[in-house]
Amino acid sequence: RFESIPMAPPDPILGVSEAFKADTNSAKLNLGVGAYRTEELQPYVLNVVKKAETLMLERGENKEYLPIEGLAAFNKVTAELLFGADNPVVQQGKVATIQGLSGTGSLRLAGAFIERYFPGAKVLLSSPSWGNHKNIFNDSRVPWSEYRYYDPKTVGLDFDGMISDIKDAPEGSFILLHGCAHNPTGIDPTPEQWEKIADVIQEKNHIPFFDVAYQGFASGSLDADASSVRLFTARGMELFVAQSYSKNLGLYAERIGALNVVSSSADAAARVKSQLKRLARPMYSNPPIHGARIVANVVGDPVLFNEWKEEMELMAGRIKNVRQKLFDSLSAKDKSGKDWSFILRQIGMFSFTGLNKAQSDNMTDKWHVYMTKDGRISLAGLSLAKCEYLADAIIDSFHN
Ligand code: PLP
Ligand code: TYF
Repeated sequence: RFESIPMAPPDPILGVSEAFKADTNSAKLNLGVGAYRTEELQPYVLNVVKKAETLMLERGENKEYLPIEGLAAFNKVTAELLFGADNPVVQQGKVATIQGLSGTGSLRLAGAFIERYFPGAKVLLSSPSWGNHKNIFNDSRVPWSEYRYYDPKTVGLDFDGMISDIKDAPEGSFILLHGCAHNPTGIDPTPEQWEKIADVIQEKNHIPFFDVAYQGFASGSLDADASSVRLFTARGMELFVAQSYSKNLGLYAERIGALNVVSSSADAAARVKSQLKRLARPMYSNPPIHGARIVANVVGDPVLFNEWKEEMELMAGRIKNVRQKLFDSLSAKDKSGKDWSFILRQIGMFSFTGLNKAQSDNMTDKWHVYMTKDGRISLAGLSLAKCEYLADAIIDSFHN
C-alpha cells in the first residue's frame, strides 16, 4: 500500500544545507539557511544560554510535563519582551500567550485557530515571503493569497502596490506582516509607512498577523524591532503575533517561541487562550521545557538580559560588517557601473541579491556558493575573509 506514495520534494531552504554537506570543494560556502555563524563560520552558542543552562543544572530542575500553554514564567517574559512590560494590553490581561514549537509551530497553531474560528477567511502573504508560510497555511486549510511587496526595479518596497492589495482583500482578512527584518528581502516599511499600513488594515477590518522571528536582529535593539507590533497595539487593534527565539538567542533546535493573541478584553483573551490550548492538545499535547527555561532565565534576569543584548549587538554587528565589506568588494570589482547600494539598505540576516534562478544555479554549480534559488544569501553565514570570493562569484553570475 505504501508503493503508491510519491517522493516529496526537498525543502528549498533546508535542502540547500544537505547539498552543501555533500560538496567536497574547500571553497564552498553555505549562505542558504538563516543561521548565525562566527567569523570562523562555526555555529555559535550564546554565553548567556550556557549560563542559563548552568543555572538550570545547579537547581536540579525536573522534567515533568508542562501545562498545554507552556511555562508560565516564559509566557510572561516573552509577552513583555514583545509588547513592553508597561503596555496596557499586557497590564490589562488582553494578551493570550501560549508557548509554541518555535516560530513555525506558533504560526501553525494560529493557522489551526483561523481555520476553526474564521472559516473561509484569507491570509495575505507578502510577495515574496518566507517559503514555509505557504506550506503552513496550505496544511492548515486556510486560503491565502499575496500582496505586492518587493519591487525588483528599485530593489525596494512596492509600497503603493502593498497598500492597494491590502485594500482590495476581502474584509476581515488576516494580513501577515514580518515585524522586522523581512525574510527574504531585508526590506522593512518605515515608521510612516507602518502607520499607513495600520490605517488600511483598520479601514478594512482586517486582522494583523505579525511574524516576529528576528527581534533584535534588524536594528540591534529589541524595543526598536518591536515598534511595528507596538504601533498596532497602541491603536487598540486585535492581532496575532508569532515569536521565535531561534535566531536572537540562537536556540534553533530547542524549538522555542510563542503565539500571542491580543484581544479587545481580558475576557475574550481568556476564551481565546482556552481554545488555543484545545487546539494544541491533540497536535502535540504540551511543548518542550528546556528552551522555555533558558528564555525565562535570560529575559527574566536583569543581569543576563543585559549580557544577551550585548551578545546580540555583537552578532548584528558582525553581519553589518560583512554587509559593508561585501558592498565594498562588489563596488571595487564590478566594472559594469551597477549600483550595489541596495545591499547596504537591506537589514537583518539576509541580502536579496536580485540574482535569478539560473544565476543562483551558477553561484552553486561553478562557485560552490549555496543559496536559495530566489537569489537570497544569508550574510549570517558569511565571513569577512570570504567577501572577496563571494563578490567574484556574484559578479560572474550576474554578467553571465
Ligand atoms: N518566520 C520567519 C520569517 C522566519 O524567517 C523563520 C525562520 O527563521 C521562522 C518564522 C521560524 O523559524 P523557527 O521555526 O525556527 O522559529
Ligand atoms: O529562512 C530561513 O533560512 C530560516 C530557517 O523549514 C528555516 O527561516 C528554513 C526552513 C525551515 C525552517 C527554518
